[in-house]
Amino acid sequence: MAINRIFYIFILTYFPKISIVQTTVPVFSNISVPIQVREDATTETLLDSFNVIDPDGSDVTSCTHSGDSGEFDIRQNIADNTLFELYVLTGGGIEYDTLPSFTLSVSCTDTQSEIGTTNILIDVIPNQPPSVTPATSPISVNENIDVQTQLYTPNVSDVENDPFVCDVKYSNPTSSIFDMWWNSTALEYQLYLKSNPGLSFSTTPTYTVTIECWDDFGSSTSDIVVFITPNSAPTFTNLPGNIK
Ligand SMILES: [Ca+2]
Ligand SMILES: [Ca+2]
Repeated sequence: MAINRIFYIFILTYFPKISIVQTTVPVFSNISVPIQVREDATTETLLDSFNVIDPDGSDVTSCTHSGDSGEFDIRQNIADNTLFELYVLTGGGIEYDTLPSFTLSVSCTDTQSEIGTTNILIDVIPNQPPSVTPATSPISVNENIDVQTQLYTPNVSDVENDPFVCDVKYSNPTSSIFDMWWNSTALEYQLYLKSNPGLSFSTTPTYTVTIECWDDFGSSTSDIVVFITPNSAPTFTNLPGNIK
C-alpha cells in the first residue's frame, strides 16, 4: 500500500498533467432467474436474452462460457450489440438424472480488453416417465387353466405423449409364466398368462407381477397381484339315498 502511494505521488509530481483513469469491466443485467431448459429439447431454442454493457462506453465484443459440454451457446444480437442470447442447441443430450442443473460461467470482453464475468444458472425440467395406473380389482385365475389367457390391460399414459414400451419386469415368486405383449388391434399393452403355466393353488396361491413401462427418459413400475383359485373337487348331486 505504501509503495502504491509513493508511486502515485511520484506520478503526480513529475507528470502533473497525467490523470489516472479508472476503467470498468462489462456488467450484466436482465438475466432471468431461473432459466429453464427441457430435458427433451430437440430443437435449437432461445432460452434467455440479457444485456452486457461496458460502463466506460466501449463496446462489448464477445462473450464466452464454460460449465457445459457444448449443450449451450451464447450469441450477440446482430441488431443490438448490448444484447446477448442464450440458446440450447439441437440434440443437447441434457439428462435430468445425470445433471439437474447447469452453472455456466460467462465471460464478456469489451474493446478495452476488460473482462466481466458472471454465473448463469440453468435448471433442467425433467421429462416424466410413462405412468401406470394400478389395477383396481383383483385378478384371479383357476389353477387348472392350460390355455394362454389375457389377465389384465394396464392403463398407461405419458404426459409428453412420448412413445413407450411395457414388459414384465419380474414376478414374486419368480416365474416365466407371465408376459406382456402389444395388442396392435386394441393399441394397448396386455398382460398374459402363458399356456400350460402349471399353476398350483396349494404351492403358490398368489403371484405379484411387476410390470414396467418406459420411454427414452425414464421408467415406472406397477405391481399386479394375481390370485390362483383352487380347482374344486367334483361334487355329486341328486344321488339316490340308498343304492342296493
Ligand atoms: Ca471497460
Ligand atoms: Ca415422457
